Amino acid sequence: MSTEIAEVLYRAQERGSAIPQFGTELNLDKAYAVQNQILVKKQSNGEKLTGRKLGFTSKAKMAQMGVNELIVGFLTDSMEPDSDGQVSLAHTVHPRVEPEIAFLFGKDVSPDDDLEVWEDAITKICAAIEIIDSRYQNFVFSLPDVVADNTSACRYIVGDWQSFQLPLQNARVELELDGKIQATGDTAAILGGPWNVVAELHKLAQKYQFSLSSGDILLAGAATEAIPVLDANQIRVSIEGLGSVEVRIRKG
Ligand code: OOG
Ligand code: MG
Repeated sequence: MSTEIAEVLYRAQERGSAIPQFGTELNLDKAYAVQNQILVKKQSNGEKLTGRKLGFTSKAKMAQMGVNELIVGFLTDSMEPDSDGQVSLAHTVHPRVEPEIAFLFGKDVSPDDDLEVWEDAITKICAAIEIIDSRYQNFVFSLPDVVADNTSACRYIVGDWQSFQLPLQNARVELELDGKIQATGDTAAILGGPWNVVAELHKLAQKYQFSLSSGDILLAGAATEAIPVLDANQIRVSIEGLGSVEVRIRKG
């Protein structure tokens, strides 16, 4: 049964078609199993796993979507910009953009490794952009629904990787579409500080048994609510102390 749900979601993700929620057919454990089946299918079709993303690490996001638990999804190379650096929103349903912080893993880590090993494995940080797209009608879902739909993962763009020192200071976050500021926040909104996401990722990795490899990235979760992006030409995210990252949306 979970295989059928994975097929329906896989197709909806490929085509950018909206589907109804699964409701009581899913619980959280089944939903993570579905998400993993989608990952396996994507890998068998040639996509490469490039990292993980956390969702609902800020109150702004939890309040926007009406949920109250942290979630994790996966990232693949098909979610990166095209070779000309632009991003296509073809085959999306109702994409929204979020400002993100990305961490880079410089070593392989497994769920058997202690939190300190995971923390030591993170070598770089940068400002990032995430475009999410729920495959559910009206962008409305339950927690199991959104987990099964790979936490609405759709596209991501990373800026220039930088070295960093702990603790990470609270920093102002800005999201601009076509030169106009659409959302602002503070990195303290992300679990009190973005470094705290590493412990949460580690817990989820132990619970759902996944590893990260050297070169993988982690998106920490948005500090602001997500903004509809279909009409925009250009997105820019600035994070105080980390600089900015921008991307053009391909039209037509
Ligand atoms: C789920 C994805 C949440 C974040 O940064 O909190 C997320 C959604 O809101 O559709 O990526
Ligand atoms: Mg996000």
